[in-house]
Amino acid sequence: MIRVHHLEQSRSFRVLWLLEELGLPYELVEYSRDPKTRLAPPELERVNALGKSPVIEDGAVTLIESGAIIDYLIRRRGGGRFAPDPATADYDRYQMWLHYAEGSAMLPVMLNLYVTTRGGETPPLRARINDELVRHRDYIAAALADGGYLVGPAPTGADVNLAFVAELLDAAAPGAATPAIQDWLTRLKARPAYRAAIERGGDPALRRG
Ligand SMILES: N[C@@H](CCC(=O)N[C@@H](CS)C(=O)NCC(=O)O)C(=O)O
Repeated sequence: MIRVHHLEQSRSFRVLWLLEELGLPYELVEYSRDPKTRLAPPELERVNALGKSPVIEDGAVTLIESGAIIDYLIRRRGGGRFAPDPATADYDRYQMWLHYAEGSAMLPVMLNLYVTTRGGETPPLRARINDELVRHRDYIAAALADGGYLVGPAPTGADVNLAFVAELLDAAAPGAATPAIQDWLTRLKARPAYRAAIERGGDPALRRG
């Protein structure tokens, strides 16, 4: 059975959510954040030397990195569900969005988190962070302007990977919440699999980092 190493209120919620969408059984190993530092406990380093989640174990395979885990679960365990047909151009766009979440969009979110919680903020840095937050927020909103999902009329693993980031991004970026992003999040969060993942691993929306 797939084992998921899940840190509370974290990115690893994505993996639980996807496993629920795919109807795959999984075993949960839960970790609590340090109440002061919000960092992961040292026990997580036993499965990932970086001390970060998500981590999955599936037989002899151990994987870290949300995007790689989502790709693995869909290809190897999900029979291709929750992704477009690999022979289509939609699949290429799906891969782009899957990687975009952590590869590009997460950077300004993390920078914003670090300077607001750890100090070191300067006017030029704040201006640069805000510019990037707005740029990425608007990029995501434009992709969702038709009221659908990132690629096509149904959610894919790319939506699972980006939702966590986009919610933080929309909250951190200057200005009002973005209707296209908020509407998409509302639809995703209403899915029974999203609710089931909260039942198993807790609500990721409480405090994040
Ligand atoms: N790009 C990685 C990031 C992993 C990561 O930073 N995870 C955070 C959870 S949101 C973590 O474990 N933080 C705890 C810590 O750094 O102590 C992924 O998406 O899997």
